[in-house]
Amino acid sequence: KRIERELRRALAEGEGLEIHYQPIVPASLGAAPIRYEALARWTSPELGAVAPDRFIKVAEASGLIMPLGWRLLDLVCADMRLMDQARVSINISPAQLMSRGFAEKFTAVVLSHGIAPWRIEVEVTEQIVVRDDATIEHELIALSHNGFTLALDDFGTGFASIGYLTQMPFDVLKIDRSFVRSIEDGQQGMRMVRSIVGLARAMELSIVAEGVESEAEAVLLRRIGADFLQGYHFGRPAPVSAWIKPGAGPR
Ligand code: G
Ligand code: G
Ligand code: G
Ligand code: MN
Ligand code: NA
Repeated sequence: KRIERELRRALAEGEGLEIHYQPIVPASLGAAPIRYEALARWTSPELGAVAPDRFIKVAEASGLIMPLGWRLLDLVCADMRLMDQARVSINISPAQLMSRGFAEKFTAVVLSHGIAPWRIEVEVTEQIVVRDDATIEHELIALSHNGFTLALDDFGTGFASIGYLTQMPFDVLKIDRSFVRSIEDGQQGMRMVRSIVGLARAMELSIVAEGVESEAEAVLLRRIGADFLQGYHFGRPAPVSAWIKPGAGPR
C-alpha cells in the first residue's frame, strides 16, 4: 500500500523513474551492440530504490500500470533520440495489452517522438499465453502490423504452446536465464537449449539468450546457434549516458 501511494506520487510529480539499458550483443564475435533492453528503475524519496518486479506488480494490481507504462515509454523514446540507430526492447505487461486500443496509442506515442517503429521491440512474457485473451492477441497483431517487432520473453518458464507460437506474429524468442545456466551442468541442459534453438529456427524466430554471465556460457551459446547474447558478462543495465558516444545528441 505504501508502494502504491509513493508510486502514485512519483507519477504525479514525474520524479524518481528512470530507464536503464542492457546491451544485447550479436553472437558473432566483435560485432558492436546495437540493441538494448529497457529496464525500469525507481527510486522513491521515502522508500529508496524499489526493485522493478515489486513496483511493476503493485502497478499491475492497482491499475497504475497504464499511466506508468505510458510514462516509461516517453522516457525510452526521449533516450532513443540520443541512441542513434540502436534498437530497444521494452517490456509490456499483459495488463497493458488487455486494454483495447493499446497498440494504436503505443504507435502514436512512438511516432510523436519521431522514432521509427522498427527500432522498438515489444517483449511479452509467456504468461500472456495463459491469459488466452482475444484483446491481447488483437493488440499484438496490431503492433506487429504497425512495424514493431515482438519478442517472447522468459521462454521456457511458462506454458507457451507451439501452436500459439506459430499463430502469433513473434519475431524473437528470448531463452530464459535458467536454461542458460543449465548448459554448463552437462548434456541435459545442452540438449534442452539445443531443442529450443531448433524450434525457434523452424519457426524463423531469432534467438536471444538471456542472463549470460561468463565467457564459457557465451562460447557454448554461440556453438548452439543463439543469434544474440544478453547478460552481465556483456554489460549490466545502465543509464543511456553509459552507452552513447560523447557529443551525440538529438537529431
Ligand atoms: O532488472 P530487472 O530487475 O530489471 O527487471 C525485473 C523485472 O521487471 C523483469 O521481469 C522485467 O521484465 C520487469 N520490467 C522491467 N522494466 C519494465 C517495464 O518497463 N515494464 C514492465 N511491464 N516490466 C518491466
Ligand atoms: O524478466 P526479464 O527478462 O524482462 O528481465 C530481465 C532481468 O534479468 C532484469 O532484472 C535484469 O536486470 C536481469 N539480468 C540481466 N542480465 C542478467 C544476468 O546476467 N544474470 C542475472 N542473474 N540477471 C540478469
Ligand atoms: O560488472 P561486470 O563485471 O558484470 O561487467 C561485465 C561487463 O559489462 C564488463 O565488460 C563491464 O565493463 C561492462 N559493464 C558493467 N557495468 C557497466 C556499466 O554500467 N556501463 C558500461 N558501459 N559497461 C558496464
Ligand atoms: Mn525482458
Ligand atoms: Na526474460
